[in-house]
Amino acid sequence: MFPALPFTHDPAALELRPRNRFVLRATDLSTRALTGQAGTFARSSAATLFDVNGAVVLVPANVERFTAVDLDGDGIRETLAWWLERAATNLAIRSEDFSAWTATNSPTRTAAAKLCGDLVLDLLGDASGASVADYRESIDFTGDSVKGVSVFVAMGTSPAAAGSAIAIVDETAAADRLRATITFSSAGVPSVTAAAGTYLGAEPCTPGVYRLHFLTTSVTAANDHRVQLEPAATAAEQGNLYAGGVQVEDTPYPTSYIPTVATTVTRAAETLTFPLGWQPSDCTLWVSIARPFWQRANANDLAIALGTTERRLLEVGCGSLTVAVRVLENGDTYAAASDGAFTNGAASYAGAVSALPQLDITAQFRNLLTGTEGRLAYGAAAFSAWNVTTKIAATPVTAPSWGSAPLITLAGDIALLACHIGAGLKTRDQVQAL
Ligand SMILES: [Ca+2]
Ligand SMILES: [Ca+2]
Repeated sequence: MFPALPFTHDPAALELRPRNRFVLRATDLSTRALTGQAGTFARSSAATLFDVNGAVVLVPANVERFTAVDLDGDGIRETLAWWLERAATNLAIRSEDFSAWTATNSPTRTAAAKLCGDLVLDLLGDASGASVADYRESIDFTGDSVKGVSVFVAMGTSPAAAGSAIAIVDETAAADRLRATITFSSAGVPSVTAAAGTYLGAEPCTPGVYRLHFLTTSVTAANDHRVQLEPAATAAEQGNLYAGGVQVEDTPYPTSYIPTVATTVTRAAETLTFPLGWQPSDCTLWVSIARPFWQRANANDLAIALGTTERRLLEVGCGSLTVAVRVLENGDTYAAASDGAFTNGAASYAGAVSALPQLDITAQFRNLLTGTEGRLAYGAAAFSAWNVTTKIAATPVTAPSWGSAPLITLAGDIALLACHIGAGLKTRDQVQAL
């Protein structure tokens, strides 16, 4: 008897491979998708990334950033991700050189005392037994809101027993918008408590160096502010601390490090664009995102524009412990109710989202040429119901608006692991398969 032929009548299985139209994986370290499309990456400024050892690496303009991230929290950066961030500005000038900062109560400084790849840390000290010595400089905020603050530190040669401190001080109101005390274990692991503002966590870098991430309380931009580093936060104590890479941003969370010298520096927005040689009517999108802790405070992680006229098809936000998908057109929410309507209401699962180091999102889009409906799944969740409230009915997405060479554009504040698009309505497993 002949063995059974490897044959199936399942149409979905039969058409799986030829209809998986776009496959991009960060681990390929290539701007060419596995399915052949040549990507165009753009960032009009320099930037930084972390190598697998946690060292800061300077990257020139328009060079993509494959950065090493630690998904399982063991301090080893085992996963390569494609970093795509929105624009951000480091408002702290001389971010690695405290010689031009204002020195109060005669702090000591050893220049360039430690390196973290291309990043330089100074050794800052307090030699007074009667006062708090600090380095400080003015910060000029724009907008009344919570701000992201970050700094690279390492345990000094003689740490203060009660710790060092970083602060954002509102000089007009005489109030701290951030005040965090930093102590170290005998092994040099930082322990941080915030008396004002929020401590997000420490990111291990090269051995002994950590990047600390903070949020301020809401600032009043019209007031005068300063950022301040205190090697010994208690007046009666002396001690020192390695510090560098100070970053203060108007973004509501810290972003990747932006070195500054004499002026503030803006890291330009990054986009990654691929031509698609087909015009989808139905398609399924799967996106996998690395979510190290520093990234989980972001309100909007990923924007995907599909089409030649910045028709943003999907925006994924994870800032409020839920995953939401919005169908947008020209960057505006098309249906006001869409965000809430698409939010998966399962509170128990939604609560777990913020703790996940990796987020897998599958979205199906139906009737793209005549008015879009979408539905969403993430993690182990099933697809929600088709959401007709977000249907783009008023201005249907007609075929000509896709143009002769449809595009997909990826942007946001993410560490992208993979992005697949399958023609037709697929399950997550099917669209992941290639
Ligand atoms: Ca790891
Ligand atoms: Ca002192």
